[in-house]
Amino acid sequence: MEKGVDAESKSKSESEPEPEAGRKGVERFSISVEPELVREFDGVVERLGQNRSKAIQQAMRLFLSEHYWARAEGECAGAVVVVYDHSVRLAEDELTDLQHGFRDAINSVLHIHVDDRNCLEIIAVRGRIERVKGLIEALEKGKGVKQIKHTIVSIK
Ligand code: NI
Repeated sequence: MEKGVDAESKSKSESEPEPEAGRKGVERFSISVEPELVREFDGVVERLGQNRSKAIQQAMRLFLSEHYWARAEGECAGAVVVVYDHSVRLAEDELTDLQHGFRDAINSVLHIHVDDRNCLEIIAVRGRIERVKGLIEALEKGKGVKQIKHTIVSIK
């Protein structure tokens, strides 16, 4: 308990003053992030001449815009890009089984062998929004999956 208090007071005294901190309507929160990700993130933030708060806000807005389509009702269409490591045991079998289970929402799949280990698939989707959401959620839990990006629009 005491250790936690020490750590907190130390980080507070060492933290840089942020211009947004005193401004009305700004909320501060703390998050837990892998150190390697923080280093990579800070590197890009520095190269862009931004600060952490601004970059996180941008990332949050992007996250929200990427999920807006999922709040609509009816049908959607777009592309889901998945990068996975095919050397992970059963990764390929599991992804194939999964896609067969969502064939009502998948139009076609383009497979690219990126290097010795990694594969990239562009999954063209069109179907009920809840089915496409289900597909993306299932892909996120897939074995060997490293990255997923999607561009989806809602259609009437
Ligand atoms: Ni491949």
